[in-house]
Amino acid sequence: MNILTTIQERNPGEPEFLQAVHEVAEYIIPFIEQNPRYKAFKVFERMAEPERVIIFRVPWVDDKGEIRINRGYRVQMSSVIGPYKGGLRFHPSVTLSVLKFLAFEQTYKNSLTGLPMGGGKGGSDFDPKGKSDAEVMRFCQSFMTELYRHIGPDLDVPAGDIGVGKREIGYLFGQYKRIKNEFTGVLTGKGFEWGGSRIRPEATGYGLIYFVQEIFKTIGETLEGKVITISGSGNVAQFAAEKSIQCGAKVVTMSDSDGYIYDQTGITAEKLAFITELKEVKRGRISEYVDRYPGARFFPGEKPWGIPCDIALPCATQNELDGHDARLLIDNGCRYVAEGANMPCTTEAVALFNKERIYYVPGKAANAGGVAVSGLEMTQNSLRYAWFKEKVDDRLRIIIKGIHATCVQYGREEDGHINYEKGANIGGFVKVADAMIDQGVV
Ligand code: NDP
Ligand code: 2IT
Repeated sequence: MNILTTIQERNPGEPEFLQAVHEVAEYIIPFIEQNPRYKAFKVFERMAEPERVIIFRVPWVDDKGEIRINRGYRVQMSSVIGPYKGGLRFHPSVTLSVLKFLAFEQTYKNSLTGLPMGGGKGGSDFDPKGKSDAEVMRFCQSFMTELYRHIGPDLDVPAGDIGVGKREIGYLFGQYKRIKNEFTGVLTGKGFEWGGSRIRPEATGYGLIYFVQEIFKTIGETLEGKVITISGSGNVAQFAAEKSIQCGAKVVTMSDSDGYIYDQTGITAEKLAFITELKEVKRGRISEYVDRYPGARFFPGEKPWGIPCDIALPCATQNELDGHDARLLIDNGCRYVAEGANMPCTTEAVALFNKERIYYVPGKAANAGGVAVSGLEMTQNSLRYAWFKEKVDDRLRIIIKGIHATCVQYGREEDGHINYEKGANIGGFVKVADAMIDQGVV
């Protein structure tokens, strides 16, 4: 039976997971046909089946004394090139399908970084929005009270993702340390004072812009004066905006799940500091930006893809940019799309970008800077040492340069165009596949 049919039948009701597998298979299946040893060892079939999935109850008590129950997960997808590594997502939309797609993508992404990290992802359908710090802490403690037995610095090292930032990592780490009675690098994204790496908060957003700069180097362009639309206003979006502004580009939009703001004059460093304070300290809504900067406009319930731009950076969530949005972007002159989020572009949008020869970079390459610096945090924890920020930033740039080179190596089309999707998928696959063959049928 056809590989994809088998995977589809084995995973009914998991649309996001199947979407991620199909998008990768489009390039990997022809590659496997040309390299039969991968076929004989059934590497792709094995990659599409998690090594282990843990699902657990997370009971906690809210501020009113009422008992609440959430569901916790950890998908341990692949440990063939290193310990499972990937974030935790706390959001009401979290399902097994979402976490399996994220863990599947993570395996390729981590491979592309060149660091020894396998792939995993976890989280819960818990919604931190509107909860007090004490409620978030009690939830995190309950979550870790089960998760701790399945993770470890040489086994599985979680980190942040949507709804999980420095505050949540702190509560999770505190509980792990208390239960295990040991101080180890079991989570990344920790506070700098207690084992975190410099540049980890910035890494995903900065890495995204470093990747765009690598593309520009190949075509003799620069970011100076380019108009950029960004979605999201969380960790990735904030630091993508910061680095874009530093490079002389003009960022005109940011968003959250309520809608987007459009600031035609450009979001400056000062305005961005307002957004960071709004999101990280006040935990407010992006719409409040227009109260502070009345020259800007807020579009409730809408996405920013109708605004003319040179570069679009979707940095919120999966499937937030569809075929219609892709058409709008292209018709308005956008030539570059780099995914800060994981799988933010639908299959239709990606097909359109490729057909129209847009420079489209999938998340597994474009947003790998975050997990790369997590890998560097693991290294520093093992050394019991902390590098200066310049050193970490340099390493991040080198790693992104390497990922770009891998994409070029595997993604060059006959007419010279670089298909970054093809390059990232095949480049990520080869290392994992070869390691799987070396290690036998496991
Ligand atoms: P945050 O929680 O910090 O921010 C998420 C942002 O996206 C918020 O503005 C949020 O708005 C918005 N958002 C989330 N879900 C939805 C939704 N369903 N519809 C509309 N808007 C939504 O998360 P991150 O910035 O860390 O993550 C953003 C993306 O980047 C995710 O896809 C994540 O997987 C990916 N990523 C993150 C990395 C990291 O290091 N953090 C590394 C690599 C990729 P609201 O507040 O209204 O929910
Ligand atoms: O999607 C991702 O790469 C992340 N959320 C970061 C994972 C990590 O381990 O730093």
